[in-house]
Amino acid sequence: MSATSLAEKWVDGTAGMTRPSNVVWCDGSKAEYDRLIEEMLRDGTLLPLNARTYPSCYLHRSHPSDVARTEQLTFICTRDKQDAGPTNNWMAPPEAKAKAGAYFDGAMRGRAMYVIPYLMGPAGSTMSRTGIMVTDSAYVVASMHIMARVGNVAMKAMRRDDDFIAGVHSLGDLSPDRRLILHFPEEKLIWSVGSGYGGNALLGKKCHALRLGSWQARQEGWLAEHMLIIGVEDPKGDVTYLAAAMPSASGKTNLAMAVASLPGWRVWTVGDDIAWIHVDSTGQLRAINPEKGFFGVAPNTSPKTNPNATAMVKSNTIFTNVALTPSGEPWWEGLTPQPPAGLVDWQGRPWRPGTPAAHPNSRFTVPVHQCPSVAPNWEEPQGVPISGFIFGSRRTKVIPLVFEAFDWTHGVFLGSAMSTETTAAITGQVGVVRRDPMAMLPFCGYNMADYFAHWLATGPRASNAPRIFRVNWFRKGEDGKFLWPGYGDNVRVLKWIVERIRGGGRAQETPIGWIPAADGLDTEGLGLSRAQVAEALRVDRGEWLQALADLGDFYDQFGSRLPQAIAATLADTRRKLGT
Ligand code: GTP
Ligand code: SPV
Ligand code: MN
Repeated sequence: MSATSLAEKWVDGTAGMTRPSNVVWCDGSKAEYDRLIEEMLRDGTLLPLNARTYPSCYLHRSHPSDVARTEQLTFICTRDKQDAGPTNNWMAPPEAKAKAGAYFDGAMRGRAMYVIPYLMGPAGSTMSRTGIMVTDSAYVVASMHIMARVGNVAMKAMRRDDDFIAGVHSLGDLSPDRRLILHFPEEKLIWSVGSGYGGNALLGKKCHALRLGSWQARQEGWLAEHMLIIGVEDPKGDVTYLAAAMPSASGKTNLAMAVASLPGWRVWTVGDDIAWIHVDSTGQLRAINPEKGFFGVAPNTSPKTNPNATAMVKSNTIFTNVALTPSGEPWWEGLTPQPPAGLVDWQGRPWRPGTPAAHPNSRFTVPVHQCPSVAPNWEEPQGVPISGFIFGSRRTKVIPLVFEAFDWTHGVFLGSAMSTETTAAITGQVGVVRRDPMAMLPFCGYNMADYFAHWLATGPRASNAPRIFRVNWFRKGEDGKFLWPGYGDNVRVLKWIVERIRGGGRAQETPIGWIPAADGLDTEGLGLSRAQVAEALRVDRGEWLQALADLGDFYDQFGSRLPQAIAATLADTRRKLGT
């Protein structure tokens, strides 16, 4: 059999179902990207932006009902429902295929079907993985060009005839009533129909790298996580690598490219959304960023909050659902203090004050290498050595600015105990507190209880297990204002974390973990009073006991599948808080 025969057979079968007018195999070249852009400018899928101030940048306006991930339409389709677990939507594979099959049937008539071989991870890395997706959306192909390594590089990386995750994508009729995002981990297969939005449609990203990735990672003994990866450089030039999980639209991109407010400190960007982490032969945890681009949240990206991102989206960027200024520049809330006159909103209408100009989940798609803070070793095939994990979420109350787990098991418990306030990255109500273990609630492709067990088992396999920290930039005071300035000042928290990892960092023990001592955090020049810092770090026993009662209810749904160590750590924490 030739190297591509299985792939070709599968592509033929898929074309038989979707009936495109022609099939185009993508080579990943610049010429191909340019052709796609031309075509989309012609048919109005893309609008050109100001060629002088935003060269090779374009605006895409999506269907107004297709602006975020749709979790209620996302399913894990395993033979046994228990393997998807109680936190995932589940559908039996035959039923899923019958339902989506009807939407796919003839869906590409009159359109081209693009075949995109893609590689997740640096070329030459044993941690990288390959996929082949088909789509009838030129926007998806161009976005995949930016987000993944596409074309010949991927074909070359396939180790066997069947060494690919297969993905079928069609825009369908874009109706949420005929939209399904289906994962068949037992068949290494993804079916997505009815949406052109990022996480629903760029199948290498959440569908492959996280949902199917986490399934494979458990079988093969590694971790696929919703994490940024950074190198934190201290004034002596030593770099400590950290990986941080935070829910959607809750600070990963911003922390990944933070500009330190402390002299001599620097953050190097390796990744902003997904980390694949392996224990190497010496017992060191090493992480790669499987992606090659950023699909970042536009609103509130500004020279003040994220100067690196603001600079990197000035060329070769596709913007989706942002507003447009009369001079053809993109605009979103927070970019400048005042909206420019004559704005056109994300739906192409004259902007009316009091309505969103950019959609709250408007995004930019841009190559990683354009980031001014990109780490020189970000594509190193062996990845970067991870010394610490951070779990962060968006909580107005309860969760202190930063604290450290007592040990690996306690850290896994803290990750499993995360809850967060929902954001515009998912369709539904914004600001509702929900459980989001390890920021993986929407992305874990198997039973979450087994995922906790997999995490528990990974630490002991490391010769020097990373330290685990919990952070919350979003706690508010009684005046309703954030207690912590955030953004570049988050590097002050990173400094304490790095000090703790290196054996310093003043801390005090509390029932929930190690909190910075009164003089532990470097707050010089912030203008915060001691009382304000103490408030940001406060552990409220009453609030915590209440939160842990809710956590107990969450754990109960896993029944006997919940690891004993997680239940025991919860009981232990309650005991400590109660006395
Ligand atoms: P996904 O791409 O959806 O996975 O999101 P992400 O985790 O990368 O989120 P991102 O960094 O884009 O942040 C989303 C929102 O959180 C933006 O509106 C940011 O301005 C805001 N944000 C990020 N960091 C901070 C912070 O330190 N403090 C405050 N108050 N807001 C922040
Ligand atoms: C997220 O929602 O966590 C994102 C955007 O990073 S998407 O790619 O749509 O999942
Ligand atoms: Mn994400």
